[in-house]
Amino acid sequence: EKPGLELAVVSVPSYACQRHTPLLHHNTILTDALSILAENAELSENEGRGVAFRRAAALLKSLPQEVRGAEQLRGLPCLGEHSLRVIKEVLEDGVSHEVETTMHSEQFKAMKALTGIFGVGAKTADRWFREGIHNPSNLQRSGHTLNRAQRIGLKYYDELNLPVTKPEAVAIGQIVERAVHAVLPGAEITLIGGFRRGKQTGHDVDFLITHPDEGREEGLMPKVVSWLEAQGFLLYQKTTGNSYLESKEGPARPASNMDRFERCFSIFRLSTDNEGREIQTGDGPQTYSPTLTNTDPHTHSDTHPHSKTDSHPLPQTLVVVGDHAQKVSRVLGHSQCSGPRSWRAVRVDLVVSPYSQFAFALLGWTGSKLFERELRRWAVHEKAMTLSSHALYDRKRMQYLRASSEEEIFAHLGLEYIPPCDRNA
Ligand code: DGT
Ligand code: MG
Repeated sequence: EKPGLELAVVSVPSYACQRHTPLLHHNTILTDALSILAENAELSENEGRGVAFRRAAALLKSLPQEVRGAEQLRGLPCLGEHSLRVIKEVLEDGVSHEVETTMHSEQFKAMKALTGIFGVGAKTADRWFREGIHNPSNLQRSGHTLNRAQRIGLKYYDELNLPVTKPEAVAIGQIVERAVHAVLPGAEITLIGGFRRGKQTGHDVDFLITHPDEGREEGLMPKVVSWLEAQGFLLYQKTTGNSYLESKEGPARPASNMDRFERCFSIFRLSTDNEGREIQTGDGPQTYSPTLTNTDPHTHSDTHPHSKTDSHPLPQTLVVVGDHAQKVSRVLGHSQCSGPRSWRAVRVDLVVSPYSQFAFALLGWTGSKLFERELRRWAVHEKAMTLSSHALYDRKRMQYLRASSEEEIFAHLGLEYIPPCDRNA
């Protein structure tokens, strides 16, 4: 008899937003396999299939122990026929034939390589793949006309595909804070995205910016961007304006709850020193007093926008050594941009939110993507509410529900509060 047969007896709720999903879990062999299939479905623009694999993987991530046999999965939600088949194969043979075939397929490899270029989505990558373009070098030689984002993406391909580390994210945070405070003192900057969930690396760094005096944040992004540009911190930026308007009839387009804040997709130029250690020098400690909100995912107090009690000064100079520094310097040494240099390119996403929407923006931009999707699905199907990164609308009472913290939003939704570190669905 195999141990842990009682696993299936514990009841597991079916929405990921009802569960605690830590970053580290017991079933990575299974979730890695399912993630490959999810990614392949997404790259083939089969969203439904992708979500099904992501939901199955998220369920496994939330289990309190390792699954050793398929019989332990009986009665668990979110496991479709296809996912179950893959799980059984991995449990029995150690690998799934379908996953292996997918991973090594020319199409999957090419789609991954091409969508790995900043500014290239699945549609464009697919078109190029059909023309025989399978990687960045093929693209470079193809003579295709690229837009500005894609040209930058190609130029910094290797380093933009190197993970961004937590210390690098903190260093970027210091720069963002200097920029924001230079143009709007009193503004608050919060690290969001995967780093807020406790991830040690990310594909980018995400920040949410607000100001306690509603209205002061209006038009902030162009000013921040100008400051950053003047200081030479930006390699690329694309700013989009705020287009969110609350209406009495409820959200104008409930299906589209994305992209309506002032937002800036950018690529930062982050200094490293000659030995490949990363260093960010500022104007000096006398002119810069950091107040970056503490977003330690293991403390729950960081979720309140008004709370500054756990803020602490950040080090003025960051020195990062070891494995990552070596990787960075290797990539920089081999980069197509005129030899070794003392900075690296990092993707940074900036979002500005009015104070009254801050809690919704914080919840909406902390992720994970599946957790967000599940929150919105829960809201619609279980509560007849529409949740976005701007607001929560109660369709029965025909009114917006205000909230100044994530805890309040979970309460409005009738959900147990799940802290950021447990939203890694
Ligand atoms: P990473 O950067 O790969 O380590 O992982 P994340 O979780 O930081 O993912 P990222 O940076 O793509 O996005 C951060 C979160 O922000 C994500 O969980 C969902 C949310 N998000 C991303 N793009 C949009 C958007 O256009 N609109 C809204 N409302 N949310 C977005
Ligand atoms: Mg991110």
